[in-house]
Amino acid sequence: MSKVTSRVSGELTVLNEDPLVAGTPLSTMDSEETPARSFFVRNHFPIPSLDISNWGLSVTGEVERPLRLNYDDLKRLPSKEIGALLECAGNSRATVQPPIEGLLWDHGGVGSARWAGVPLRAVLERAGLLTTAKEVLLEGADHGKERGEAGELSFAMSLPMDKALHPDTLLAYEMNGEALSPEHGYPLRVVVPGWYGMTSVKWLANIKVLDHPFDGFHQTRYYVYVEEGAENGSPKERVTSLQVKSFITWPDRGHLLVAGRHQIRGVAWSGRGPVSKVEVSTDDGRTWLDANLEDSKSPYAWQRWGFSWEADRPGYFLLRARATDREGNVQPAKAQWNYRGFANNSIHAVPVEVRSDR
Ligand SMILES: Nc1nc2c(c(=O)[nH]1)N[C@H]1C(S)=C(S)[C@@H](COP(=O)(O)O)O[C@H]1N2
Ligand SMILES: [Mo]
Repeated sequence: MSKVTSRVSGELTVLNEDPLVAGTPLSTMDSEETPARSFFVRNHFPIPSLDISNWGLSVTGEVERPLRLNYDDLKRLPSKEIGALLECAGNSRATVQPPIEGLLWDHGGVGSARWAGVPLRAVLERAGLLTTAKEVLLEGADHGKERGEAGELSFAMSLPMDKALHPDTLLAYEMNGEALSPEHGYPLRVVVPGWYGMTSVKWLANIKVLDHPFDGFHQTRYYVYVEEGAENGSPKERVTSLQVKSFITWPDRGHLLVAGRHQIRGVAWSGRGPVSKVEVSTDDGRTWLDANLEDSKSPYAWQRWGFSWEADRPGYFLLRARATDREGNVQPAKAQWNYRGFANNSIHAVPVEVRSDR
């Protein structure tokens, strides 16, 4: 299979070229919708080059009627558009303490977009689920080698039936009103709102309804929480729901501010319902004041917030933001450590300097 040369522009921070891993700059997280060209990319394998004229999605396994749908078939099914954020489970790994080995995402592994497509449920209903159906395996067209694994693997993840049948789990062909780009899964990808990005399988090729739990490298050995001292081979908890989190998108780390009033800005999200509160501290975490939090049009997208800071005293400051979701989950000062540094949602802190204008 030939490889697609990536068209990624300077609007992403490239961490790895092939397979491509590139992050959204914090400063472009300011908008409600992250444009595709600045939306992070996390690939395990080279981008597959797919010819739409012979591309098809197969639906097999525990179904009454196995299906093969082409692009036009999918476009003819009832569609739905959902605003949803995707965050890589390894996002913010670079700030985990004690440090971990692996791809050192700073904070760029997150973006929020509008996705349009067909609910996975509608396709499963067309195929007709048998009573033996236990999980739905989603397999991408990409493949390659992973460290420590023999032979080639494809990228595949399964969903439990409740998540697969959730009306908001989408087979998306559009991002922000345009066809998906090759980097983001053209022609078709899964979008699982509220979960970390790894189950939002790109370049979707096969859907297999299984009568047993799936055991695959990325699912059971990679995207899992491994505690210190865990034994090899013992079952591990899988990474699923997004933890409550927020970022300061302005000012940047190291910014020089003139003394006066400034608007600190950021975004916040949670996979467990909307964010109910964002607080900001400008005094080393001693006091926290409520930020103004915008409502989100979608429970799965990020919410923007702002905080008016009277920076009247010159000096060095550490700005912190802390989000709480509707269920009462709060961002920790330090996240629970796990071997791959997944789901790090510790409080984002940004050092700035304030100078008097004289
Ligand atoms: N086929 C396939 N799907 C994939 C991946 C992949 O490597 N191959 N990476 C996953 C991971 S780990 C994440 S975080 C998201 C990232 O989606 P994005 O690159 O569109 O931002 O895609 C997921 N879907
Ligand atoms: Mo990811």
